Amino acid sequence: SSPDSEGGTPELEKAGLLNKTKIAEGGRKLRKNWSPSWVVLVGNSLVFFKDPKSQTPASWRPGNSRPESSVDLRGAKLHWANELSSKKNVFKLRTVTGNEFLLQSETDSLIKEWFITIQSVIDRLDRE
Ligand code: I3S
Repeated sequence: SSPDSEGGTPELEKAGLLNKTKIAEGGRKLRKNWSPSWVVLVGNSLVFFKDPKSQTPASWRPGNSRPESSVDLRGAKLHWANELSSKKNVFKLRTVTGNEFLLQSETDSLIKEWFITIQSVIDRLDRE
């Protein structure tokens, strides 16, 4: 692992624009409300920013940022979930606390990369 994984600034794994809706909070179902979200995978967390247009590489650094919400990936589960939406390329992320999100992109390669990268972080945390 690189020096940054030993403490201090968490490692940026990936950042980009995805469509997002939260579908459950603490196990309780929520009404869908899809919207574009700037998604940042950093350290053990998936961080969501509300206004993608206002984001710059500097603004998602810890301390400079105002994330809409943040998801702890430890113990999380990831599943392709095309049956949960009429949209294509949808996967579901469920946290240990019972929060569930759908993430989607029109671009096949992009959503596959996100799936693989998030799953690799979950797998790494499972091994710790
Ligand atoms: O799973 P649903 O209930 O069919 O999800 C759709 C609704 O959330 C819909 O909004 P209304 O609550 O106003 O009906 C959204 O506009 C749709 O995008 C949701 O379905 P998709 O298939 O896009 O996930």
